[in-house]
Amino acid sequence: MRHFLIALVAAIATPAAAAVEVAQPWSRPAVAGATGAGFMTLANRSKAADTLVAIESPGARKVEIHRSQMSGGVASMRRVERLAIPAGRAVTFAPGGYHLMFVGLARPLKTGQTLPATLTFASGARIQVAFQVALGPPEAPGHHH
Ligand SMILES: [Cu+2]
Repeated sequence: MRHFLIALVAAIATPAAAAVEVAQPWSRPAVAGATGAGFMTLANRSKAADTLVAIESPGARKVEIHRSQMSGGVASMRRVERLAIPAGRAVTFAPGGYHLMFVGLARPLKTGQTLPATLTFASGARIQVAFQVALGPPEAPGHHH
């Protein structure tokens, strides 16, 4: 009976143990009240797809997923409500493509600080992320120029 209970708890806990990993979260400097931009890589190392459905940050009034596109030489961006991360795949947020928008910053984002946020997935997984405020993406571990 005890083993059964432990197995049951493990089965329930597994979906919430995030299948998606967040790498190199960073955000550009911005002034209070403005909109900040966040970038990262979401890697799904599991055999099941998951979908990013919501982002919250205590440092912003709201957080949106956007995608920048070039059309006829004009850059524009569109809001994305849900972002699927296919099994075994990664989605990169970078300038010119997917990005997070931190709307209504409660305080300025200064280089060297971090902006906390929580990513919520359709599976129920919630991931705490600290966006490093910097002028560009952090170096990948083991990556040298
Ligand atoms: Cu945007």
